[in-house]
This record gives sequence, structure tokens and C-alpha cells, in this order.
Amino acid sequence: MNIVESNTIQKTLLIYIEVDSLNQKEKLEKSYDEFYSLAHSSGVEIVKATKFKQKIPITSSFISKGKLDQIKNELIDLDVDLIIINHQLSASQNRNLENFFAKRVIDKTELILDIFATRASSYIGKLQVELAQLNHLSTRLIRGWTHLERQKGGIGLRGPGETQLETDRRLIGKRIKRLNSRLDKAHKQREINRYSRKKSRNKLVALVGYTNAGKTTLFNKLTESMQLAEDKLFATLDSVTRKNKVPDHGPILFSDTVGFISDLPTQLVESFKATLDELKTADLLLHIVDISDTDHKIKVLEVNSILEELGLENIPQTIVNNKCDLVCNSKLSPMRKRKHDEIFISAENESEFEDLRSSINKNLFNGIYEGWVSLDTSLGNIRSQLFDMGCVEEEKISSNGTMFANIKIGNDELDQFIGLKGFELCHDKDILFESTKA
Ligand SMILES: Nc1nc2c(ncn2[C@@H]2O[C@H](COP(=O)(O)OP(=O)(O)OP(=O)(O)O)[C@@H](O)[C@H]2O)c(=O)[nH]1
Ligand SMILES: [Mg+2]
Repeated sequence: MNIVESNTIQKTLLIYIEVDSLNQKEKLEKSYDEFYSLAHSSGVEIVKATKFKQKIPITSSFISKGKLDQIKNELIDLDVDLIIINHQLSASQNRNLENFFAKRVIDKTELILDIFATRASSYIGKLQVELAQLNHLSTRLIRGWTHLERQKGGIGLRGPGETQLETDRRLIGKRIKRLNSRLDKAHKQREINRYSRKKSRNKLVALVGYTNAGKTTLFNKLTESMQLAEDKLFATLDSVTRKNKVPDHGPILFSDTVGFISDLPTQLVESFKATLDELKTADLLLHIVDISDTDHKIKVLEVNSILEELGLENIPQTIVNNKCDLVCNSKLSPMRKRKHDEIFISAENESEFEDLRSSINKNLFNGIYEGWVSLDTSLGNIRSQLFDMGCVEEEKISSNGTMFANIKIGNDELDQFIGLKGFELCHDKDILFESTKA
């Protein structure tokens, strides 16, 4: 069930707790802002946000007794039907808090799952989110989950001697199985598409990065697409792959993907693994970073650790620092000097795209060769191959049948022709035009 159902916007209290004992990892400076944005992105109405520190989480209710009483008092004057907490709660903590406040309580995992559920639009996306939700639910089963029961009419549902909990577990198990098999089928179809890509010459470049870094904005500019880019967390859920808008820059497919976030629920990573598995076939990852974000360094580490979890750490990666238009030059210049192997752009203004494109080409094709080559009459098959690859810009045939072609080709691809008898690079245009005159 989504937090925001069709007509009702839930009035919500946000509880943000900074727990000392959970802060061993480097912490986002703006972790509170991110939590607030997450809640905001889910569409709830935030009535109040309360923020406090605590030494350790309490086993039974996560929040300490004193604070619990204080919040309960505050709730008397507030019109609130939902409470969202910025941590992952255990099933019993969740249940105890709900009983104590007599309100629905959800944790950060459930919040993220919920946002995903409202955003998923493709068939595969929806299946993946439902699977993640069910996997999450199966670890809880505390609220008397009656959804499936109602769907099936509820009669004859329970097996002999089964408690309600067992029935629910069995139904969820069944549904998970069914979803898994549908997902399997859908992914097989995608594999076929992937195979045909492999056979073509197209290279795949995947845009990855923290949510809201500007992946979709860049993707739209590179491929002339109209995917939704918004100042909301998780605007993109479904991967989309499109061809490069500037074919001169090589046969490249770009893929826009779901953004990452710190503490991404494991159920989601699991469910999205198959979609993200496609990234394994990528030739290059563009790691998009919002350079105007004060937390960008930690976010880069977070993204890299999720990439590692997905087994993608060995794919070549280029860091693309985006939103440079929001950073003043005096800050940007030293950064550029320090990070000379990284790219600096503004996707919004399409500035410095040439740098980006040439870096991509360098990575994918070891740079591009642009120039003339000559082919002996015996190399008719190579000539057709070059045409098939779409590399030939211009062609001239000399009187003795030698073909001269002006080509644009990746150096790595060119390597396969170099050394063939009758295939030569023509560096000297004068000789070339002499021979065509003849
Ligand atoms: N000023 C500025 N804003 C940008 C730039 N690139 C993207 N944005 C804005 O940043 C916000 C997020 O952009 P998206 O392209 O949706 O980001 P994303 O990485 O695809 O986000 P998710 O799909 O949620 O992971 C939008 O409001 C964009 O307009 C940029 O270069 N400069
Ligand atoms: Mg996006």
C-alpha cells in the first residue's frame, strides 16, 4: 500500500534521529535535508519535522522513553496520521512504535520502497518494486496484511491448522514465486535485445550516480530524448537506452539508470539486480556527480560501494562533475586542476560537451582516427565493411581502381585493418589528390 493513495495526502510527522553509535561511517553533512527531500518526494504533507540526538538505539522501540513521551505529547496538538523515521526499524520496533503512538509508523526503507512504487511505470519496474515490497513485508508481517486475502475472497484460503500469519506467509511466498518467474521471462527478452546489440558495433555507455545528480538531464541532451528530469529524488526508475545524437562521435548507446542513495534498501538492490545487471555489459560508466552538492565526496564513495555490490567495479569509469554552472569559478578552477582526469560540465547548459565526448571516444575507441586511407582493388570486402560500419565520409576512386576513403573510425577498430596487404593510411593529401587526378 502506498503512503499517498489516490485521494488522500497523509499528514506526516518526520522524526530525524542522529544516533551516535550508528555514525561510524562518514556521514552526509546534509543527511537531514536528504531525509526531508525523500519524504517530500513521496508526496506526503509534512506537518512537522522533529530532530534530536540519541546515544544508542533502544532495542524495543528504537527511540528512548523520554523522547517517546515528549513526541506523544506534541502529537496531541497535531493533526498527523503518519510518522516517518530516518532509520531502519526492526519488525518489533515498528510494531511497538505503532502501538505506542496509535499511528502508522514507517521507516526509511519503507519510505524508499514507497517512492519507488509510485514512480515505477514499466512492466519490469513494477514487478521489481512489488517484489522488493513483498520481500520487505515477509520480514515483518505484523500489521495483519490482508491485501491478498481480499483479492481472493478470503474463503477457503487457510490451509488446515494454519494461523493467519502462516497463511499470509504462504500467500506472500506464492506471490514472490510468481513475480520471480514473470521477471525471469521479461529479462530473457531483454537478454535477446542485448545479444543483438553485442553483434552490432554499438558501444554501451551507462550513466550512473547518486539520485538527483543530473543523469537524466545529461542523457536527454546526449540522445535528444525527453525523459522526465526533476528536482526530486528517484525521478528515474526504469533504465532507458538510446542512441547518441551526434553520430560523428561514434556508434554509442547511452543508458540512463536509477539513481543510488546511501542506505539503499537491500531488498531494492536485490530486486533491481537483474535490471542493473545490464550495466555489466556496459563498455564505460559515466559516474555523474553533482559538484555543487557539499556532500558530493561522500556520495561518490556511496555510489562506488553500490557499484561494487553489483559487481560493476571493474568497468572503466569516468567521473563527470555536473552542475558546474552552480559553482563559482574561484572554487571550480582549483578542483579542475586537482582532478585533471575528470570531466567538468553543465548538463543544463550543455557546456563543455566536447570535452565529454572526446573523453568518451578516447575511452571507448582509444580515440578517433579521422583521415584518408587507400584500399587496393582486391579489398572490396573491406570497403563494404567500412561502409556497413558507417565510417566512410567520402570516397574517391583513382583511374587504376585504387579506392581512397575519408573515414572516421575508432583507433581500436582501425587496428583490425592495419597490416592488411593493400590497406594504407594516407597521410599526405597531395599524393592522394595526385592519384585521383590520374
Ligand atoms: N543548475 C543545474 N541544474 C541541473 C543540471 N543538471 C541537472 N540539473 C537539475 O537537477 C535536477 C535533477 O536532475 P535529473 O536529471 O532528474 O537527475 P537524475 O540524476 O536523473 O535524478 P534521479 O533520476 O532522481 O536519480 C533537475 O531539477 C535538473 O534540472 C545542471 O547542469 N545545472
Ligand atoms: Mg533520472
